[in-house]
Amino acid sequence: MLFSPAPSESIEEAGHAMRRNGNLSELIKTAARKAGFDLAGIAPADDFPELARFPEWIAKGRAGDMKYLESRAPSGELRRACLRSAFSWARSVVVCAINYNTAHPYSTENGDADHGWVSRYAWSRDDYHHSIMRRLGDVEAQLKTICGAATQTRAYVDTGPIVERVYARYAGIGWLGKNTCFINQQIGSWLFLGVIVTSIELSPDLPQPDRCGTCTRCLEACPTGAFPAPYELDSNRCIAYLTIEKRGQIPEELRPGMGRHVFGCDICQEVCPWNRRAPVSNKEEFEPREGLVNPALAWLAELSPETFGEKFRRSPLKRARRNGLRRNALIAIGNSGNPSFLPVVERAAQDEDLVVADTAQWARRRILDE
Ligand code: B12
Repeated sequence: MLFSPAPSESIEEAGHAMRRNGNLSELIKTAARKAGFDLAGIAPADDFPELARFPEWIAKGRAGDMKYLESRAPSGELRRACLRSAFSWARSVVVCAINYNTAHPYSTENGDADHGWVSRYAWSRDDYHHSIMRRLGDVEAQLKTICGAATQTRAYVDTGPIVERVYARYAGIGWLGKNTCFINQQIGSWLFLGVIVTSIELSPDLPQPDRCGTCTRCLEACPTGAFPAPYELDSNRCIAYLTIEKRGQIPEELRPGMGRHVFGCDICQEVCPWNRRAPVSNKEEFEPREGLVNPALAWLAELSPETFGEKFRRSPLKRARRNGLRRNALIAIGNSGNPSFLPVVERAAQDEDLVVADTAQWARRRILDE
């Protein structure tokens, strides 16, 4: 249903009236569901208490080398800690979420040591940034149709100066877990988020309570000890950061804990009781590309530029770059302790890429237990 103003009313007046009774928010949430999102809610564009933790997190070096998280407004404020420093006109944030879970085992359930593990979010046929952005575009267009073309909006999946999970919490669609993931009571945490920052003042939803209780499974399960405290992640120790974002060498002391994770990590979500009965997505697009659920480590360690280009076109895995994936595969190979990998390791040890070559030498030492 589309809202059309009465002939005597300007769009703005009608918008004010709708905002008062909350209908406008409902229309936007309906548009989000029509666009294929599983959850949608509205948060005010406020600086919530959780955001006060962001500068501290940056100051402690928890962001590792992700310098883009430190971008500052001309006032000197960290943009992500203060939404209005980035968008002075912002009044509300529409938060949409989509379930990306598929019916495949968890990494903690699958013990094939000759194969690597790619995290669930990265299996999809298309890069999720594109598919979610397309859907957000539909919602954004509806918002402008309903509220008028002059309405300011910015839609983001990941890349905007906004801590999406905090706004998701205040949009009333879930809470922030001790593993820092955003969790919904019915769906769990296999959710992608997308946000639309808007100049329209919409009636907001109420935040949901934290339902982690006394559970600490995620904190205990992390093999690299990436949680210095509940609700706080040290990226420098997080396997997702190490395998996706970190360039160059991965610190040796963290490599054994990486097991056979070659791109991202889901352990802190796999052990979460809220994901025990997580529903499977009805979207075909999240079904894995062939060979990605459990890629052969030898294949990945010897990935040619041509295969990388073909196999990972429009895939999130591209972010780690070819030699990054090879480095990760060599760590997993070292952790496998399997001597049948030695020929692969010997070839990689001669590689012109120094990080690949050094990692291969480490893998050789680990396999031979030297
Ligand atoms: C940088 C980044 C990363 C970094 C850092 C992760 C992190 N925890 O911040 C790395 C590379 C490690 C990463 C990993 C992953 N990421 Co990421 N990432 C982002 C990104 C781009 C920014 C996040 C950010 O600003 N972090 C800053 C820190 C400070 O925020 P935070 O850890 O969430 O902490 C907040 C709360 O915990 C709270 N808080 C702090 N202390 C306390 C204490 C109490 C008591 C309370 C109540 C709250 C609280 O305040 C903090 C905000 O200031 C977002 C997209 C976006 N623009 O938001 C995606 C995003 C968070 N990532 C996402 C995903 C899917 C992942 C992975 C699952 C991918 C994978 N499988 O490998 C993992 C999950 C790891 C994890 N446990 O977080 C999704 C999360 C969806 C969800 N359901 O939560 C997002 C939202 C992307 C998206 N658009 O869908 N990611």
